[in-house]
Amino acid sequence: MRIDIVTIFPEFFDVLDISLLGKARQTGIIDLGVHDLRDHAHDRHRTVDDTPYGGGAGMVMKPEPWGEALDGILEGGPGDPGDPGDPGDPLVIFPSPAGDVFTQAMARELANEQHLVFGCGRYEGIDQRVFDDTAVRARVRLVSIGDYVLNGGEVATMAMIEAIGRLIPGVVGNPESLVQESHEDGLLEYPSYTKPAEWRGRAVPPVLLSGNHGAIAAWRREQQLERTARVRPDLLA
Ligand code: JFT
Repeated sequence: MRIDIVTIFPEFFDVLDISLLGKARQTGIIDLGVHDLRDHAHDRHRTVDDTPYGGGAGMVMKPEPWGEALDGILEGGPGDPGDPGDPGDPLVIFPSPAGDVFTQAMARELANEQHLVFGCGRYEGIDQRVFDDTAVRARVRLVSIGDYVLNGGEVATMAMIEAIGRLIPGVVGNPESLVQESHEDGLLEYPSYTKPAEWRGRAVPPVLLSGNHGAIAAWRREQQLERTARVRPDLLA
């Protein structure tokens, strides 16, 4: 999968080299390009923001640097020019408080894409015409990672890349660990234990030391159901 990121904070994404995705990048499973939006601002101060038309608080990101940055990333790829909708076309994701909420189901869909482009805005947001203009050449989605307020799209992009990247075959070592996990079967995980069998007076539940695989599976299921009903009843509904 090819992933491009446009941001005014390219260093923010340096951490992807040392995270779980570092190995996937080295082996070519994920090909990552991080682009500094300011490289496409050609005035003396490399300005990327301006005051909002109609008034109001804060600043809005100017369209021209976004247009030039996205042109460079989107040109020459499959579907160029001008027929958005083909499966091989890039999907451009703009993190936005006004977007569809990101879920594990969305992560699974996005893990099947060949080319994702993340546009990370800041300030009060990006000039609306950037979304409208990009949608002429590519599929565009506005996506929010949840109902809390961030200062821009970078943290949201990092969360989405981690969730998507680990679903790509070859990124996570043991594919079985993926299906077992929280949210993949609609339940929270059962509690886990390792050595020692007793620690600070706390014993590991004896069933886990019994060697009875049927009893262990039943206990774990019961724990999952009890935990989910207690802390996330919405997942059982
Ligand atoms: C916040 C964001 C997400 C997601 C993109 C851009 C500017 C700051 C802001 C905050 C509140 C209202 C602008 C962003 C997010 C989330 C994403 C931007 N801001 N208006 N906040 N919270 N869950 N994804 Cl561009």
